[in-house]
Amino acid sequence: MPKRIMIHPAEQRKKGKIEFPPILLNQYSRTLKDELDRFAREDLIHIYRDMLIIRTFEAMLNEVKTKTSYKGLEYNHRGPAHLSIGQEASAVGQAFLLGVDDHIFGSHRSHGEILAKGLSAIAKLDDDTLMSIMKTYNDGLTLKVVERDSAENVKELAIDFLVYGALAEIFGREAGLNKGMGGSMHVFFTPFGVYPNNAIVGGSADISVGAALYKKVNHKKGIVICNIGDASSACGPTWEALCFAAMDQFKVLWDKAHRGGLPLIMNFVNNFYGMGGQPVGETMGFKYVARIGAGLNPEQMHAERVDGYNPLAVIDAIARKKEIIERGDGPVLLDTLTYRYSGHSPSDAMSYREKSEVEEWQQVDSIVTYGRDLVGAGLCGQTDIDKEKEAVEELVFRAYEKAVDLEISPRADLYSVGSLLERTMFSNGNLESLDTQRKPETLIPLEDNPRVKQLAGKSRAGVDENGQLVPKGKCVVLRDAIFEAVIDRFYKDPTLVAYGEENRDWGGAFAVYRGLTEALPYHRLFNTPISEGAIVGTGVGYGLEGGRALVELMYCDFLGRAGDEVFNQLSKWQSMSGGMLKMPVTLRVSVGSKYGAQHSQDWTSLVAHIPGLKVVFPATPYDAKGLMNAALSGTDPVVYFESQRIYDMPELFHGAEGVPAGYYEVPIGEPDVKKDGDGLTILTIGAVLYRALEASKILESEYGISCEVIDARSIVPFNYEKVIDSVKKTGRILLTSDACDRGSFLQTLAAKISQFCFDDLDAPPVVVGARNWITPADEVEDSFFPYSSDILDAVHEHIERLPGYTAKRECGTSELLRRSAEGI
Ligand SMILES: Cc1ncc(C[n+]2csc(CCOP(=O)(O)OP(=O)(O)O)c2C)c(N)n1
Ligand SMILES: [Mg+2]
Repeated sequence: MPKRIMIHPAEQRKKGKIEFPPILLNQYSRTLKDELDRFAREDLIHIYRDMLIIRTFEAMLNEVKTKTSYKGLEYNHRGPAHLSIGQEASAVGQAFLLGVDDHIFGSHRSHGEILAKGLSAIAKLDDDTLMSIMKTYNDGLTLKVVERDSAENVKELAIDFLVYGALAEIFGREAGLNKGMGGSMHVFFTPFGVYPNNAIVGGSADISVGAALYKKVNHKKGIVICNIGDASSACGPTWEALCFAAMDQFKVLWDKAHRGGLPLIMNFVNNFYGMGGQPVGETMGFKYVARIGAGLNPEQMHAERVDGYNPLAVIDAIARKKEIIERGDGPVLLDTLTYRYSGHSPSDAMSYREKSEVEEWQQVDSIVTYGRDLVGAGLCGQTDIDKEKEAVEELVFRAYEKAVDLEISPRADLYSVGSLLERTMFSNGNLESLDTQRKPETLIPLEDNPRVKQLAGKSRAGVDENGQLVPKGKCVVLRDAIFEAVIDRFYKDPTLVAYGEENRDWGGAFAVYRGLTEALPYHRLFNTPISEGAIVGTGVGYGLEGGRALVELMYCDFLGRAGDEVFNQLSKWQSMSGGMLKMPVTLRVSVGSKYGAQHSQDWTSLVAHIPGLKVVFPATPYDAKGLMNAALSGTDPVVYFESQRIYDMPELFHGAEGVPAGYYEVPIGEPDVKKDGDGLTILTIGAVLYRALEASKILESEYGISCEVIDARSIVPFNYEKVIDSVKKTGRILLTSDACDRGSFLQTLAAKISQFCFDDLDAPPVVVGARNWITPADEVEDSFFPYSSDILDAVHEHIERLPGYTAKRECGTSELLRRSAEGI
């Protein structure tokens, strides 16, 4: 499908200049008295109270960390505490106008934002709603603890709930907001619109963009705010997130009902420091964080600097930015200046800044000045302020007392079978649609799709009734099988979106998505910037919000670019939420061939090593469709590997029936016996299956060794039963895949099989992986990847001498020892 946007030389070659409108700094100039026309007295007092709660909460944590005691009650908190003492006004000002449909994501230093947003939600929600949230959240465990003290009313109870829940989370207790599995840097509470906070600097950037994407695609209420530090402005994922968020297509190509910018505020909480490094004057060159906006789009992301030392200035900015977003002109960027008096963490010696600098900021402390303004405007007296302070001290101590007590606030039992983490590493759901109320938006009926029609005329199997091979061009092949599963889900689940590089128009890399462009509007299938981190990270945000995302890395070798998003984000949030969040995100990863060292690597082992990811690698069309169906109906993150060697492989293992045209699932975690035998088990991962079958043919016909070939299909989870049964029969096993031998998942399988089948084994399991080299050019790649001759060589050297056989390449124990000693 050709693009609608034409590139005309006459236009592109014209003389001209780019003009940058000014980016404004600290323009707010109203006083508290001026604001009396816009705010109720009670609200203005609440702003003060909320800042005080944050300050007192953080001061308490500081004391606990530095003195192992607070108000005489001892406690040793071993975990981190990144405090935001001094930053309260920026958090409270931001939260003031937000409703529970407005979602915030944050950083390691987000206690203040969590409390501020929670307090704002409590002020807005009615008593029944608050009670119902508290009663149901965490099975009522958190509520049960705070109910021990009688609160005056539901709102007071909810404040106790919030403060205690956050603190119990920081202290790792089961009654904490995330069952103690998030901890200090990750506390969140979605019923109040507080979404995950991230210990990875800049980690929330692309996740927030994905959350905003979810709201836009699915017409959900509210905006998303990403709170990240000024120093995180240097992170690659932050830039990728900004580029993704500012894409023209939202305003240009998307259909009318979905047109407009993302409902996102990228808020840089600018405290002028990283840990000790100073972005301004030292580690960055922008002088003002807000300048970033100028590079992103003609609207400069409506960037401005706002004085985060004045809560009213921040409220004013949020109100204006919300308007911009509501008229479809987002995203926006804020540079909210603030300052932390506390160190990066309580162990910080603060050698990197002058004491006098801290004191200067303390002299304009927002709580003191705002309190003074309240009194000055006649909204309260000094005694009210003193009373408020006393009440807040009591509130925080009430929470502390209960949170440190192991009887009242025990930790989750992680030692027994079926423990919390055993239950929450995966959610194991199966849902046809994540929104059964809506009809999926598509452009044509499924049966009118040109590719669907074309496939209807093809053989479902690679062999006919007589067992003869059908020419490949006449069969449904592996890329078609993936397509069938994907398009089927698009017509079932309205929340499903797919995106990545060249996903639209081009037809998807390797033609897997050919036919989707015709079927789907832009907002369900689109091209992204070349931002692998953001491709995966936005998928994470989209999934956390409740949608299903299918995202893609064109080559496995680009996994490194999305390392944090796969290893720390996609894999973590289900269990870090104590099982309260789901991650229905499927990540397609295509393993290359023929393209040399940086485009041909099988990195399944890297992903399998990270707890929290399901990992599959189908090698046949039947399995590819069944596993994609399972991935797209599940609620867990699935890394779905494909091999470019076999996209055109027809189905050879399911007789003349081949790949069913209808829906079926292949359960994730179950290996499949592709060929029976009783003399040697060969366990394969991925495309090497076909080379293993070639080897097994030779072993049988020439050496009388009957091979049982098992295709792992899945890597995580992995059910050993079939492999154990096979080894009981054969007594020998060889394992092979295209991953480099050192550290490959085959080694884990081999070690476990040795352990599980020790009494049945006549020889140690033998691993045949790729060499520990770079991948050489296609013409010589048989020197690198395992081929059937390598399998025969390994059998001959390590399992059974093959009469009359001469190994093609040296691979005996002494050679393996030499290679190991040399690291090759
Ligand atoms: C990717 C990554 N790099 C480094 C760190 C270590 N680290 C934690 S906080 C921090 C400074 C972050 O500064 P900024 O983004 O301005 O946030 P602030 O701490 O000032 O709130 C650093 C370097 C980390 N957690 N993650
Ligand atoms: Mg900072």
